[in-house]
Parts: sequence; structure tokens; C-alpha cells
Amino acid sequence: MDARQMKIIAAAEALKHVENGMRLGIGTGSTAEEFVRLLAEKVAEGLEVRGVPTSERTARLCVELGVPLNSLDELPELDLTIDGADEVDGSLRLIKGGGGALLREKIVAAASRKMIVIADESKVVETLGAFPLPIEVNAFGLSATRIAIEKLAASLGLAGAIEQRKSGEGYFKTDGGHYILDASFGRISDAEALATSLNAIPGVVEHGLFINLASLAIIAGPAEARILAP
Ligand code: ABF
Repeated sequence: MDARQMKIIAAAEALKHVENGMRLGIGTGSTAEEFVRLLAEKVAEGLEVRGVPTSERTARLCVELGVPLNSLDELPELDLTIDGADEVDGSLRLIKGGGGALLREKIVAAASRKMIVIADESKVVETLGAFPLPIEVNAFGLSATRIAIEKLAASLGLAGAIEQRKSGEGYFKTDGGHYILDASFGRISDAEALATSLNAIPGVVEHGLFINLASLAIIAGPAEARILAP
């Protein structure tokens, strides 16, 4: 079974949690896109849902495939969000943001009663941090913000390169017009402490540590999908 088939299996399992009339947060990334494709088939068959996309990219796909959309301001309370992840640990802590949509993903997840993560086995880790942590930062004072993050990391015993994410010849900009710093800290032994401290740095808009947001994770392996629950 190839990687795409595993993503489809996880997405199909997640679709079983979608009920008629639901207000749905719709994630970003290749796994979430498989979910959008399956959801669109159900919508074409008569399923009635309203979606709130977590990125412009997801919004475009939903429009193309006929999934009805609203803004989060129109639907500020959601029943369920389904989204991918870059890493998942056994306590359902996540690293997200490899696709650059972490800010909207976190706002949408926080506005949802339930969040289901869809991923394949390659995303499951014992300790978060092998995947560089995306940190979305304001363009103003970028160097000062980077220094503050470096000092914070050192105070928590974390070391590693912090690279500004590039795109083509320039730097990657998020849907919100911010930049991303990818922090290769390695093992993050206290994700809660890092998350709280990053939030206290003024130039940090948001970071990719998602803690206490996921309700369950559907993890697709070569043979079948398994559930990770808190
Ligand atoms: C989004 O897409 C992100 O938060 C995460 O960075 C990425 C996962 O993408 P994929 O499903 O393509 O691995 O969910």
C-alpha cells in the first residue's frame, strides 16, 4: 500500500464521524485533501454540511469540488474539525504547520467541539521534535523575535538551527501575511512549557505545538487504521 492509499484510509475513517448538518472545520495538507475529496462525493450524494476551511488552498479545493463553505465568522462554533499533522505523540500532542497553515488551523480547531487528526504511521512519534517546529512570526522585528526564541530555547535546554522558511526566490508568507521560522530543536521533552513560553514572545503570532486540541487520531498503517485516543 502506498502513502496516498494510507491517507485515503485515514480520511475515509474520519468521514464516518461526519453527520448530516454538521459545521465542519476542514484541514490543510495532502491527507486533509483526501478527506475533502471523499467529503465532496458524499455532498454530491446529498450530505448536508457547512465547511470552514483552514487555508486558501483548502478553500480553493472545496470550491472546485462543490463542498459548501462559510467563514469562521459566519460559523464561529464548529462541531468537528478534521485535519492532518506533521507529528502525533501518544498523548495526542501534535506538531503542525509544515504546510504553513498553523494559525488558521489552530483557530479553527479551538473553535471546534472535537478535532480528529488523520495521519499515517510515519507521523506517530514517542517524543515530538524530530520534525522542525514551525513558528509563525510577525514581519516586524523578525530578528528580535528570532533572538527571543533562541534565548527561550537555550533556557529550556533546547538547541538547534532556526531557519526562516523560503519559497522560491523569497520567503514563505502565510495566508495571514506572516513569516515562518522552522526550529530544529530535536526532542521536545516539555512541549507544554515550550508552548506557553513561545506564546509569551510578542512577535510570535502562533506556533505549531497543538496541545489539548485533538480529541482522537486516526492512524492508517499498511494493514488497517488504528485509533489513538487520550
Ligand atoms: C496540515 O498539513 C499541517 O498542519 C501539517 O503541517 C500538514 C500535514 O500534511 P500532510 O497531510 O500532507 O502530511 O495538516
